[in-house]
Amino acid sequence: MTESHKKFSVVTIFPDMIQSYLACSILKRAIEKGIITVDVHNLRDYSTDKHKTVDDYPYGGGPGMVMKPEPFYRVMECVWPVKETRRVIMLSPRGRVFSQDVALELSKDDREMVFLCGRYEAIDERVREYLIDDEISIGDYVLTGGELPALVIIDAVSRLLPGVLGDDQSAEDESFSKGLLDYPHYTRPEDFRGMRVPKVLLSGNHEDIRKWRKQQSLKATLQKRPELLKTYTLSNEEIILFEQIKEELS
Ligand code: 9D3
Repeated sequence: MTESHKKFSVVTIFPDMIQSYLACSILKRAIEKGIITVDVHNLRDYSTDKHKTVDDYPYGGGPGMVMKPEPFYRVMECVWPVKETRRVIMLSPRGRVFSQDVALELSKDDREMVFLCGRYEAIDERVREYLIDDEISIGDYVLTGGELPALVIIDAVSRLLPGVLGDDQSAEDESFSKGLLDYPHYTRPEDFRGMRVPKVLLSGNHEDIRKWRKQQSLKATLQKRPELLKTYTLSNEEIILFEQIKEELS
């Protein structure tokens, strides 16, 4: 059994936002099991003035405030003085867009992962220039800060680490990163307010069930996310099932 441990750290002016999510559910379990560690550092603790200022007016004018460089440089120098053992990730709307592929890449990096969360309009450019190794956005919508994105990334990366999920859960991952949507799921009761579970799922015929699920996956993908099919290579069986679906829908 190979021992793997991943360390995440988050620098933020809202440490409670991070702590409250980590206190719940699967990530809490992963921390208790010793598979991951998440350290949270309050950026304000690294401010030098008596008012613990972390932001200031933008040079050149314009709306909003800019986060000062000094507290970020000080926290890096105090906590992670050695560049080689850390991967500093800035959460920013200007970053490369997060995806399952990026999650996989991060899960394979043995360095400690340090997330810098911004608030206000922006972070001083000199933080980006000298402190960071990577800049990531979680998608094209506007949030109020980098804390949720940091949690999204920690969540997605953690569940890829051995031991975080149960064995039965981990295997299915591949189908998503390979690009088909999930098939419909049902549990008891068989008849819920007149809505019945599809007969095939009650048949006990595993081959029929497998085919039905594959067909449902293809159908959902074609209807909701047709662009995923451009990069997905259909097997011979899938080609036949796919033809049937298109006929059905026409
Ligand atoms: C008008 C310019 N705005 C950029 C779209 C300014 C701005 C808005 C919101 C700057 C930062 C933010 C706060 N967002 C993040 O820090 C952030 C974010 C996001 O808003 N969406 C998706 N991913 C991310 S990662 C960090």
